[in-house]
Amino acid sequence: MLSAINGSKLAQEQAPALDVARRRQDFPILQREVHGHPLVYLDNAATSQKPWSVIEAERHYYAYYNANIHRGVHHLSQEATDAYEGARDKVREFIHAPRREEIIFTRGTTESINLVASSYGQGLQAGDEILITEMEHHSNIVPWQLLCQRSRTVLRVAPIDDAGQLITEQFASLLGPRTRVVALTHMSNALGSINPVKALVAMAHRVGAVVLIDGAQAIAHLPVDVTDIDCDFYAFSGHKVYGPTGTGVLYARSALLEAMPPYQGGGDMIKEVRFAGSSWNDLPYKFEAGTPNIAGGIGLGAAIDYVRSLGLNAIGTHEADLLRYATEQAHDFPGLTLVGTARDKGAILSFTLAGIHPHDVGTILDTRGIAVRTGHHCAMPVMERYGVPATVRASFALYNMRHEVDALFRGLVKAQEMFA
Ligand code: C6P
Repeated sequence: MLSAINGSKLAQEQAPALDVARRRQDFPILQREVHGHPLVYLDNAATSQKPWSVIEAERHYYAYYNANIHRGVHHLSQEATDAYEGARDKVREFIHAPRREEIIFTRGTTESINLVASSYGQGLQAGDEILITEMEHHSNIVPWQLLCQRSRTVLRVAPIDDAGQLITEQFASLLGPRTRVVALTHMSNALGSINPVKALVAMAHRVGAVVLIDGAQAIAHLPVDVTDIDCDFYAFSGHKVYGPTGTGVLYARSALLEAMPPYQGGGDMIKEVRFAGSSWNDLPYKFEAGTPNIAGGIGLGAAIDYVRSLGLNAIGTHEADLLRYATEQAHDFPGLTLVGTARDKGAILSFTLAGIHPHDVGTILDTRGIAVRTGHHCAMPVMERYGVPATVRASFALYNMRHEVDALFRGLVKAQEMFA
């Protein structure tokens, strides 16, 4: 978000500063030690830590009103239904979706994208094209490959430049009359690059394609307004935005959802079931078969309350400062090569260290209580693009502080000493 901060809403609105030291108290896990060192958690792009309010929301549901939803006339079921459906309203407001029936609860980004590829994909014909980008996570590649195998549709890939930015001209040149779906990430998990999604959606709409945005990374760092972006689908996971694992969201325009066939069959997604045939429930339930992750959904609602109480502008400003601070140190660090230097970048620092395998770097950092992710980050084509097997990735969240960035770089010095 380095330059996103300058030009975006973030800079225009006066964001009240985040009291990070205070906010750290909200996260019990941050009080613990790992291998005798205070935990330095820099693996937030994999999953974020949970504040007490989220943990308590789940505990409270199980302790006091655990019941199945949409099914019982009894009091507990009503309470659980109200809380779960209340979370849906919170999600709708959070991403500025026009209607609550456009918010489908899923298990995460992966399931949200699979839902679209499986269901919307049934309307595609052999020879139709799906356009993705070179910076996608496997979750936004493989479901489309599976669809292509089933329907003989064609997958096209828009390339990125050396900085890790989508090459807009090439993206535009790959759009054509056969393009039916464009699926791209809002923010890359492997590079940090932020895509100019609003402009890209407009370009795709001009050729009549629908657009799915993978918001798995963006959701915790950028204000998301699906109405303003004008996308057709927006997918994200609850666990990356301080919410529980096993929760996710698919936003989709209701007109599309009405026309799409169900993704899975089972309880709650039907209106009537006869052996001769069944009819489907109203939106959003048509796409929510079976007993959902009720506690998780309620926890996700609490996570959204938490993030909104701090403000994504304040969070973004703080994270941009951390990224700037870390990037400066990275530039001065001998043997360190940054992978991903986009102008618009979220709080992710991906890099290699000369002569040391990323897994060894990660292992040495771990002995000092520092958690980073090493590997291909489920974005193998990105690694291929840069000719590396893996990178070390430090990813920041609202509770990280500059002294933790310092600890990271001290750990890297240690790694170099050990491998000298
Ligand atoms: N990236 C990472 O360490 P799920 O697993 O369904 O919650 O999210 C999948 C996903 C989709 N798109 C992007 C851009 C993502 O970053 C992820 C998850 C994690 O980078 C785990 S692989």
